[in-house]
Amino acid sequence: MLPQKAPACNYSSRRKLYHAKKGWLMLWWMPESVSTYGGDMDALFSLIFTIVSVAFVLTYGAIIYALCRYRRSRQPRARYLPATRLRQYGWILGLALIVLVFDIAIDHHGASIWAQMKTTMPPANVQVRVAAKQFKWEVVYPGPDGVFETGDDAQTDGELHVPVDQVVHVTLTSKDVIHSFFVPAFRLKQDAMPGRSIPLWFQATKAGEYPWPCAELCGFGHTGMQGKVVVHTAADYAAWQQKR
Ligand SMILES: [Cu+2]
Repeated sequence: MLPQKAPACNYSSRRKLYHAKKGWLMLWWMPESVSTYGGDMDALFSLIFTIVSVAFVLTYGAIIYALCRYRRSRQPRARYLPATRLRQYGWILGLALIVLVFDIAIDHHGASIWAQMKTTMPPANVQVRVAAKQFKWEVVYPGPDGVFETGDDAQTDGELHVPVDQVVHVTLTSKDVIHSFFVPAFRLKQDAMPGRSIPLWFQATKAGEYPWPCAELCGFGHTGMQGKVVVHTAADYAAWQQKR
């Protein structure tokens, strides 16, 4: 049976549509987002991608224009401008101000997503412990009593089994070097540090199997450190719990 500690967050179809519209630019090369905060992350990614793309085109356009306009055959000697007048150094200050405004816009937009993911964890429906080690993930489940370090704890290696539409809390550690817990479909990445227990959470919105690679170079077997997150429907999760 699934422990019912708290009601899961409601991820409505209206919210899904909102995120789909916000992330219009997206991100066709990324896997489908299947976590409650994945749409917000994609919207932030789209905002940053749009800003840096426009900046890239303008910057390189200006460079190419200058290369052509002031080529050697038209202006063989460069002039030195010390930028002592407002009209001259205004160009530098103006551009710096534009960069600052965009920086603040990104920080403002990102702050609420950071708070959602990192500082305000919703109450857990399911809790697991994940330990990274060279070169696999070890997942410990508390068992039917809901308490860790008792006789009914269960362990899976390289697979994390969770129910759909439920808040999952993960306590992340490392047994050796720095690894990184990365589930691209959840838009979730967190370093695992030896000597530290780091809390993270997610709520999957669609049943399925999702790649779970290590995203931090951790030794010669790093590229083989591939797990999967198995998101079950409620009935499948109950059946899996019975079976394990
Ligand atoms: Cu690794």
